[in-house]
Formats: sequence, C-alpha cells, structure tokens
Amino acid sequence: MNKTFSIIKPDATKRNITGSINKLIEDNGLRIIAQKRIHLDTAKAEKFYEVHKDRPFYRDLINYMISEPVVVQVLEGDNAVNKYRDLIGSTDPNKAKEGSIRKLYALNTTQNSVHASDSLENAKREIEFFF
Ligand code: 3AN
Repeated sequence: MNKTFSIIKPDATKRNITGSINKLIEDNGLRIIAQKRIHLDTAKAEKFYEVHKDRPFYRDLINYMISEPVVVQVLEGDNAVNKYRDLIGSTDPNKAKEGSIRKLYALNTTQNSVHASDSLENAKREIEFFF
C-alpha cells in the first residue's frame, strides 16, 4: 500500500466532472482518503510548479491553475503512485491511451484535467504541501 497525491484541475471542476473522475479513481482500486476543494492563489501555484519555472508554458500554467477551484486529494492503494500515473495517461491528451482520464476528459496539454505525483518521494512532499 502507498499513497499518492492528485489534483482535479480547473478545467474539470469548471465542467462539473469531479464525480466522473472520482468514479474512475475508485473503479481502478484507489481509495480517496482525503479530499478538499480549494482556490489556489498565485504564490501557492508558483511554489507547487517551481520545477517548471523556466519553461515557456509556466506563466500560462499558473494562470490556468488559479482560474477556478481545484480539488486536491490523497489516494491510497497497492502501488498507488504508478497505478494513478497509468490511469491519468500522457500529459498531451492526443497521446494518452484509450480509457485514461486525460484521453476521456483533457482539453489540451495545459488544461489536462488532473495532476498525479510521479514518484513516492514527490507524493510525500506534495501531500505535505496541501494537507
Ligand atoms: P504531468 O502532469 O503529465 O506529470 P508535467 O509535470 O511535465 O506533466 O507538467 C506539469 C503540468 O504542466 C502539466 N500537467 C501541464 O498542465 C503543464 N504542461 C506540461 N508540459 C506542457 C507543455 N508542453 N505545454 C503546455 N503545458 C504543459
């Protein structure tokens, strides 16, 4: 059993598909053990995405992440980090595999509906950042 961190992003909360995404999470054997809806401010979004601060898409990403509320979550399950990365699919929805959350719901590479931690170490850090 391990834990991972998830964000249901503004494009998804805005379209009222939080429940649809949560159903996919639960149907895939992950348990939502904590969840809250928050509105990120610029400082918090910038800190969370600090690793991308020199990337060309950084400012658009921050503006997008503060545009609407998000739902931050802790998910638990066997191999939760890898299982959830697999379920969300590739960053670019055109490359995401059939049945993945991003293939089903993402609008484009920035507005891609969900975030998932990419390692156990980052999961721990990201959970502590929000909970
Ligand atoms: P992932 O969320 O698939 O792990 P990261 O961590 O490389 O992807 O990127 C973090 C976020 O930054 C993505 N979820 C997406 O919203 C945005 N992003 C990443 N790459 C691009 C890109 N090439 N163009 C626009 N936005 C991007």
